[in-house]
Amino acid sequence: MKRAASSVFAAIAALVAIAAASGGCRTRPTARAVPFDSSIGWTFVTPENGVVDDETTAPSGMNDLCYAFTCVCDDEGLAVVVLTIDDDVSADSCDKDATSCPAWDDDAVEVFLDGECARLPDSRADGGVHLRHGGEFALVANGAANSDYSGYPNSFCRDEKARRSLGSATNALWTGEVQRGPEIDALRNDILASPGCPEGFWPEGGKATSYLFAFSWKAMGQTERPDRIGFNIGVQDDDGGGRRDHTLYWTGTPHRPYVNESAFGTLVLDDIDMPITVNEPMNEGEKR
Ligand SMILES: [Ca+2]
Ligand SMILES: [Ca+2]
Ligand SMILES: [Ca+2]
Repeated sequence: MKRAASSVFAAIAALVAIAAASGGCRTRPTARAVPFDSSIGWTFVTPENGVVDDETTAPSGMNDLCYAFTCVCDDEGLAVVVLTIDDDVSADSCDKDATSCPAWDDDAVEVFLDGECARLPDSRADGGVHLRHGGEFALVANGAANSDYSGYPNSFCRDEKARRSLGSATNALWTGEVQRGPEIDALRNDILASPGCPEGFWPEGGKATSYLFAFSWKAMGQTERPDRIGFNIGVQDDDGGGRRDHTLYWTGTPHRPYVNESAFGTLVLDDIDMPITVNEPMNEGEKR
């Protein structure tokens, strides 16, 4: 049965709050995306358990760089939330309005999608033909975006309507938002109480930034929700401006982790038929 149009971004807005009721931490390299109305858990990535890109140096500790992520999905697409802890927020290499920029030279989160689970050792081989099944999508700390190494370059959509109804009211492939401040900081105690949260994560006064991504399945070359996809996250850390200092992946190979899908994790996409609910009021006339 076809569900009513979803409201991916509205669900994301409620997502971080829902995460406070975390159902448990996932063990890498497999994560699970649950339907919007289920409780969700965080996966924690630290300099100890993550993979450092060998083009960069390792973070000096968790206050330098660590993060947690979680995912949810529905029939329209996938939402990913990444909460980073970084003592120096820098974004001087990308204009805040850019949708094509060197995200890797600023504080940024990159989400890697392999929509057909091909697990190629080089996702950009053969002219990048495989990238129609996803690729690399980045949000920068200042709100810039980049998808030039996906199958859909320069496709980030800032349109508010797209954010509220990704993949149905518009043809948007992906959208997102970066947030920091009191609303995010208010989650600290709940996240610290989440199962699997490592000691020292998010120290008092640590600077937290939330990166919210919403992807249509179309951004992975799919017409409907697949059973599972290849998946990875890389967080770029620029401290003090200029080029990046550290890059920390959830999983992967230290050498060229951004193209080696054979070492990606797996995102299992639960297929549970239940109504979608969100915790945010909808605009009048907007369908669920
Ligand atoms: Ca740092
Ligand atoms: Ca920079
Ligand atoms: Ca930084």
